[in-house]
Parts: sequence; C-alpha cells; structure tokens
Amino acid sequence: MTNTLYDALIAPHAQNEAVFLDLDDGTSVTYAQFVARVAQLAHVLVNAGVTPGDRVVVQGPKTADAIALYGAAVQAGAVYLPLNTAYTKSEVSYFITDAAPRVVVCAPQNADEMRDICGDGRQVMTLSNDASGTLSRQANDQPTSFTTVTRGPDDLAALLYTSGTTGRSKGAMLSHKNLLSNAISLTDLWQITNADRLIHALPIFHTHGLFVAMNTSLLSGARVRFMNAFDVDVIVDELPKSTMMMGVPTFYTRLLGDARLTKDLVAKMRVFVSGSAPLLAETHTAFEDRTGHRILERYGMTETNMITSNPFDGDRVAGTVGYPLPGTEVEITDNGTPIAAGDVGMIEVRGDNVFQGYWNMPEKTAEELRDTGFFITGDLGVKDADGRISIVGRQKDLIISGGYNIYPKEIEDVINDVAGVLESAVFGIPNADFGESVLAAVVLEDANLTDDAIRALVEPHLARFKHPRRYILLDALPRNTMGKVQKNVLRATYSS
Ligand code: MLC
Ligand code: AMP
Repeated sequence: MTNTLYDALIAPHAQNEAVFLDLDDGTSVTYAQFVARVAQLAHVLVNAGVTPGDRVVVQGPKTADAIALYGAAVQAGAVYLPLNTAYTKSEVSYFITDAAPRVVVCAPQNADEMRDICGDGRQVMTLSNDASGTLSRQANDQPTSFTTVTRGPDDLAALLYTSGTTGRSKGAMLSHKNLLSNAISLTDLWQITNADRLIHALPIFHTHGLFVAMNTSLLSGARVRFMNAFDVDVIVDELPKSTMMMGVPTFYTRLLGDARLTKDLVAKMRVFVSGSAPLLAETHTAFEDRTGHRILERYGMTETNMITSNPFDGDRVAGTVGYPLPGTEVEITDNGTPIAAGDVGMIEVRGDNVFQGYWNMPEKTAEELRDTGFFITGDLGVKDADGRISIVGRQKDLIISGGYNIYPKEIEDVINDVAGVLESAVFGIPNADFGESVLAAVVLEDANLTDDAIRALVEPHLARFKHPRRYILLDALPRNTMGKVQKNVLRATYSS
C-alpha cells in the first residue's frame, strides 16, 4: 500500500531514534516517537468517523501533537486544514461551513464556541499546550501502529485558505505531489540534512511554517527547535546550537534590533532563509554587515508552495528572489504572453508544486489557473538576462503585515456593512516592524458616526492582525477619471 507523503516523510523514521522536536519545556520527541504518535492520532481520527478525503480542521496551539496530527491526517488519507489562531468566530464559521470537516480540533477555551459553530455531525476535540486536551488524551490509549491508507500523488493532502481579492477566502487544494515535490526541491537546494538543527518560530497554520519548514525537516531527518512563538530572547539562546532558521522579514528586523546578534552568536549557523513578504535590501545588507550571513530569500504562495529561491551556493542578491526551483517554470507575461527579459509583467507559474484549484470554486479556479497549467500569481516581476527574478509590485490589492496576508476587500466589506458608512478604502502604509500596516479611509452617510464607533463594530468580525490601525474620516475617496479609488494617493498622503 502506498501513500505518497507518508511514505516519503514519515514511514522512513519508524526506527529513527534521533531527536525530531526540541520543545519549549526542555523535553524532546524522537522521530520514532513521532511516528508512533502519528499512528495513535490516526486511530483517533478514524474512530471519530474520518474517512479518506474528509477534512480535519485544526485551530489550536503549536505543540508536538499538532504537528503529529498533520501526519495523522496524511496517514489516514484525510485532508489537513489548519486555521490561524487569531481568526474570530465569524471567520471560523465561514471556513467550517465551506470545508464541511468531519473533525474539528481547537483550544479548550474555544471548545464551546466551536461546538456552537459546528452544530451536530462534526466531532469537536481539544488540543492544549499541556497535553490535557481530549485529542491527546484519546490518543494515549490507542495502538502505536496504524494501517496507512492508500493515497496517490494527485490525492489531496491539505486545504489551506487564502483570502481573496473578492473578499471571500478561497481554499487552496494541495495534493500529495504538490507538497512532496516542493519539499524535495527545497531540501536539495538548501542542502538540508540530518546534521541540521532548524530554529522554528513560525506559526504552523501557513505554508511557510508547516510545509516549507516541517516537510523539509521530515524529509531530511533534521532536528527542529520547535518554539511556541517568536521570541528574540529564546532565539538568541538557540542560535549558537542551531544551523538553520526560516523566518519572515520581521524576524530579521527584530533580531537586528538586538545588540546580542553578532558574528560569534551565529558561528554555527549554516543558513538564514526569508520569505512570505519582501525583504528590504537594507535589512539584507545590515544582516550581512552584522553577522557575515547573506540571508537567502525565496518566494512562494499558498497556492504554489515555493516558486523561486536565491542559490545556496552562488550569489544571493538583495532585493531579488532568485531562480525558479527545479521542475518549476516561471514566465513573466503580459496577459499570458511571455515578455522580454527586463520588462515588468505578471508572474505566472507551472509545475508539480502548483495546486489543484480552489475548493468549491470552479469559476475562481478558471480565472487564476490557465488550461496550460500556468497559475497567475497576481505578483508583478521582472526576469533579468540570466533568469533571476525580482518582485517589483503586486497587481492584486493585498497588504502583507508581518508575513500575514490581508486583503483590503475583506475589511472594506465589514466596514461598509456598518450602518451610517457610505464607503471605505483600506490600504497599507510602510511599517518598520511589520513591513506594512493597515489604515482605513471612510466616507460617512451619517455625520454623527465616529471612528471609535466604527472600530467597535468592525473589530469583532476580524482577526486582530487585520484591524485598521487608524480610521480616517473623509468627505470623499480620491478617484481617477475612470472612477477607480486611488489607493496610491491615500498611501502617499498618509504614509508619514
Ligand atoms: C501580531 N500582530 C500583528 C501581527 N502579528 N499585527 C499585524 N500583523 C502581524 N503579522 C498583533 C498582535 O495581535 C498584537 O496586537 C500586536 O500585533 C503585537 O503583537 P506582537 O507580540 O508584537 O506580535 P508577535 O506575536 O510577536 O507576532 C509577530 C510575528 C507574527 C511577526 C512573529 O506575526 C508571525 O509569526 N508572523 C509570521 C506569519 C507567517 O508565518 N506567514 C507565512 C504565510 S505563508 P495587540 O494590539 O493586541 O497587542 C506565505 C507564503 C510564503 O506567505 O511565501 O511563505
Ligand atoms: P500567501 O497567499 O499567504 O501564500 O502569500 C503569498 C504572497 O506573499 C505572494 O503572492 C507574494 O505577494 C508574497 N511573497 C511571498 N514571498 C515573497 C518574497 N520573498 N518577496 C515578496 N513577496 C513575497
């Protein structure tokens, strides 16, 4: 029986006594223990009624069992669906309704709310930091081996939601082949081996922390310092004992803000990887000046996994995202027609890494995924004569804050629903810590409405990281002659 991902990432470690995860409480989990735990959790899922293809939703703490649950979903032939822990009840309700999962796992303090959202017909289990959740307790009584469910390369392994320019989140369907092909390319390119120890401070509900970091570690047998959250003090302690770090640019600017970051501190480190948001050339340069390391920047998306990477051996050029990964084609196009090197156009991608389409949204899939297999990223880029790619902007209206994607349309929809609001425009301005932060320009119908009143009505609907930092009340939004709101004018006016 074969299961594409399980056979490559998990099965080979059944007898591997090396450490896989080093946890915050000082304990460790070996690879062999991990494989056994995956099996126990797979039994829990099946006992809860999970059958091949069923979705398993997880919105909970970053623990060893959370990552074993990913493995368990794979081994049981299910589809893993992680959710940002910051999502509010109304955001979670949408995902549950859209994905119709069989099992939902959440933090104990959210269990009542989650049961309320789920209604009958879905099992709600809890996952806590201290292993007292019902999921972990049920797993303790299960056998440590499980008959792996057969899954082929094209079967779905995960469903990851990504917000959309239309305001509705879209579930990106990722197959076993999508995930495995990318893990193989990255492991090979970044020369990851079982001699590596990775500093893992990213959340595990996104492509970066879950697939880029964990799939490459599992494939190579690397050791992972699995941190609950990003904390400069903990990272400073771990750097002398580690060889790799993966992070969003905010990680690097925050580290640079700490005087303990020196060449000596990182003497053992082999590579620092950055992605999910643009890394400023000045951050790249400052990091090299301070540590001697040129950060390795790569570019990816939920729908495509990783697309390009600067070279491991060779020139890592600040402000560029490097070359297409092996097996991945990147074209810069004008409406689908490839254009010359040096010209700016749409970045389009094709390869085994590209997703299977959006869950329940064939029209959206058709809009963004061409019949030829090329996916239209919405990012604008340029290729130089030797094929090196730089991202120069985005055609999609998107704000990236601390590596989290925020689609203005989603926030505008919530603001516009407030009684007394005529219209709004949400836009990003530069922010030294998060790269960008969110502002909202609002035009009122009811002149008595205040920014505080709008804020109070909007915030319960949106995760904290999406909240506008300021509401600017205007008589009218700036528009061009076509009537289109000029967000560039808003950005220029309010950036300072
Ligand atoms: C936290 N806050 C944020 C925020 N993160 N606000 C805006 N943007 C963010 N990214 C809020 C908190 O709720 C809090 O609100 C306040 O900001 C300060 O919190 P903090 O303690 O300073 O933040 P912290 O917990 O340290 O989180 C910052 C961070 C985190 C950068 C460590 O955001 C993070 O882990 N980001 C990584 C995201 C990621 O993994 N992206 C990959 C997507 S995959 P208040 O006001 O209540 O105090 C992808 C594809 C690819 O993009 O290519 O990889
Ligand atoms: P997500 O939809 O969360 O997967 O985010 C994907 C988006 O993040 C891409 O479409 C890019 O706009 C952005 N992104 C990822 N990596 C980089 C990078 N290295 N530089 C600039 N933007 C990036």
